[in-house]
Amino acid sequence: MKTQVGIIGGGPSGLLLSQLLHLQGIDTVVLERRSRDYVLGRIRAGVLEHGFADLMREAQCGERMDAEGEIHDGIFIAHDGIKERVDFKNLVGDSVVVYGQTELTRDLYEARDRMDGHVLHSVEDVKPHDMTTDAPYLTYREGDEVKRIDCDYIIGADGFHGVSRKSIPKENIREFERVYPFGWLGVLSETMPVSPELIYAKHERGFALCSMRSQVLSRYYIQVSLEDTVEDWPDDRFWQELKNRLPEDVAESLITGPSIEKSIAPLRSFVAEPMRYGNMFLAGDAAHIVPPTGARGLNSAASDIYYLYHAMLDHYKKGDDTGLDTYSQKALARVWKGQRFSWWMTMLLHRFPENSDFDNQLQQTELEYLFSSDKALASLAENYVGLPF
Ligand code: RFL
Ligand code: PHB
Repeated sequence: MKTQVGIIGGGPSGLLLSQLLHLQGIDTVVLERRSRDYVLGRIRAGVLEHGFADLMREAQCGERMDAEGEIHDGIFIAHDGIKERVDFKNLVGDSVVVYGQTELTRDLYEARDRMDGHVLHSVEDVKPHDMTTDAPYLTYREGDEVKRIDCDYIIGADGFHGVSRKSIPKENIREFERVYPFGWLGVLSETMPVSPELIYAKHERGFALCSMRSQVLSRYYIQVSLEDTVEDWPDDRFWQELKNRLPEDVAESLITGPSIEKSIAPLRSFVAEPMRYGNMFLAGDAAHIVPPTGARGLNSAASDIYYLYHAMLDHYKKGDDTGLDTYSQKALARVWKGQRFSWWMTMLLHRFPENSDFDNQLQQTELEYLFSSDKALASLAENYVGLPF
């Protein structure tokens, strides 16, 4: 088989690029290790910045997002028994769209189906080859048969644990990493959200987040120890602990119910540089991940796809390779800003077990400063709604 752009990974990054390129007449094949149901069963992001929403519309995948997604003009930060609002609209004149990654991925799959896009599921042993030559290719296994796809370019959009980044020789890639000493326990429940806008809560027992997918589907998280397992957190214990960490009035109005999904995610900051190896380009979680506190992960993936899409267009339509040659540099400049913001939000709101009294005082002062300065709040708002691509 032959294609122009061979994409490893059928998550949001790979599917979005495939769809955008297809609309411009550029041929792609997406190779996904898992089944479609498995990919759609993963509960992840919920907040899209406006630039991402625009990209979904450009990909002709924005209809359901526009109908069912909720525009949020701000968030709450709860601390010391109160909650204070960060008003994005007033501070920076922008907002975010609350629409689940699951739904967005479903929309992308459906669009690929409508256009007879090539998305192959449950393929095994995907490997990129000859990336530094003009004739790179991919192999994969279907049953006992090894198949080959020749391409002009390979895109590594296969997430943090994928094969693309790991196929780059160690001396050609540099990795930056910080691992945080806690995780997030997430619960999805068919209950009405406790607040019309997200609440990020700092508490001495640990961080908590009240989020949502719709008016009948809530998503809540609490900071937990890395040793904890989902079995340690039956629903009753989870709801009680969540209430402990929220201001009293919020805790009193929280509607609880059975969890329909429960999982623990460790928190990590990670960047691999450069995001190119020969004719293979890395995008999204394959190249960088953030702790979820600033809602940047999926949004950083979207900005990579924006740069790659335009770089590919310039290459195929104008014979201009400037975009491809500057992709890594441009993408990383924005990725690092997302890293900075996610790290800052994480440091601001979590309980760090090893913190000294001095560290804790500084953390408290950071929060007091934030709510005493419109300029500091505007900086938070500007980063949360998304820096320009
Ligand atoms: P994905 O979604 O991991 O998709 C990669 C795909 O590649 C497949 N794959 C392979 N396919 C073929 N061969 C191989 N060898 C392969 N290895 C892997 C995988 O099966 C998968 O389908 O990466 P992508 O597309 O770059 O998308 C990134 C986002 O998923 C991620 O950044 C966000 O979910 C992060 N994130 C959030 N981001 C936000 O912008 N806003 C949020 O509110 C937000 N909340 C979150 C989050 C991530 C979380 N977790 C669990 C990590 C909340 C949580 C709890
Ligand atoms: C979510 O709804 O899953 C969510 C929202 C905001 C975050 C992280 C996760 O910062």
